Amino acid sequence: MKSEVMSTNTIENSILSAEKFKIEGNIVSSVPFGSGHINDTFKIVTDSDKKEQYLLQRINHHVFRNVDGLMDNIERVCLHLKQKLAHLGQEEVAKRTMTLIPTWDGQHYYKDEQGDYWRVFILIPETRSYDILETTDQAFSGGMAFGQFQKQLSDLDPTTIVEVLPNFHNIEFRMNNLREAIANDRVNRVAEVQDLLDYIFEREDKMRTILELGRANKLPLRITHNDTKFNNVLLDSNDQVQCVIDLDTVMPGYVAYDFGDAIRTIINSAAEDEADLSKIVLNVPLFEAFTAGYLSEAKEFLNETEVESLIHGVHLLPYMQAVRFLTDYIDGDTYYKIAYPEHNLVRTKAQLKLVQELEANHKVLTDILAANLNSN
Ligand code: GN1
Ligand code: MG
Repeated sequence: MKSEVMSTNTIENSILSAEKFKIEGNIVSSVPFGSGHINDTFKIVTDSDKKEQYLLQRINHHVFRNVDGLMDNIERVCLHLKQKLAHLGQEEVAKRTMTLIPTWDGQHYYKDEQGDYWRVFILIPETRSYDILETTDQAFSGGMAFGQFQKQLSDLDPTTIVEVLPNFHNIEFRMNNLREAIANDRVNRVAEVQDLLDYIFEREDKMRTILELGRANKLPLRITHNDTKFNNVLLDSNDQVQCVIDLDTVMPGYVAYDFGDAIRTIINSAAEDEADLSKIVLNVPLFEAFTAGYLSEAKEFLNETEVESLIHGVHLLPYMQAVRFLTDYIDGDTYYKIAYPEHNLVRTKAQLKLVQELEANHKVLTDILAANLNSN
């Protein structure tokens, strides 16, 4: 009951906030949208003749503390991508890149009286995203999309991009957070998850490969997306990629993090939070198709060590995601949105099942990577 009242308020707030932006027509409705774990997203429908729809987001400023830095990054990245695609004409550019709508007084975000931050993008029409993929064509398109994204950003000056969430994919940092959560044991959950912790700590050393290659200066830092879940690509009705979305975590990073995080969602035949672990098995043809799509774009710019690092990313990202979900569970669920009390625990177990499946299929996956690298 309480949450229903809350959500009515939130919807009202979202409409009031949307009115601050240079939106055409009158706002007809605001509807919660998408499946993000951090920000709140609403679809804003207007009565304008153009029937343009908008995406309003309330930025989670407990996670993104530097909202100015975050919004400057997004603006810079969008502009860069638009310049790269300018030869396609304005209409195409608008479909293939995110477009921020300013407030009536020309700002990129609006801060309301409660201290919440809001922003608006154009909702790109006739597109959809998938939490779970259906076809190898979709996987291939997704691979191309993230490969292209990295390529298009390869000449963006990294010093102009703020590291909005420092150490985001640094496994040492994530393990330290986990150890701190265990030491605090704020809600007495450590005993209950001891077997999961054992499983995680057993693998700690071998999950450091990318970190160490980076420290040895063998992996270049590039501008990467850092949240390459498959539902962050929009596909058109023919499953062709329209646009890569969710630019909040675009920061310097290693390509293997993007590759591994995409594979984490693509290769999993079940949802990220599937409670029935027997359903979590690998969909190898989707891995193969995504890899082919990605390498068709990225092969030309990756160095040899980056190529070798891709498989380590595949093992690391589900593992790191499990570490992050479990840390949040032990902390009492302060970071990720949850739908029920055990949600972060269920998510952790699902990710660890994926880790186990990936280990068991290591050779199959490396063979596929090798075959794609050797083909022209
Ligand atoms: C969060 O923005 P969203 O909800 O897609 C998280 C990602 C995790 C993901 C797990 C800023 O992404 O790092 O991989 O959940 N984003 C942040 O689904 O922590
Ligand atoms: Mg995100």
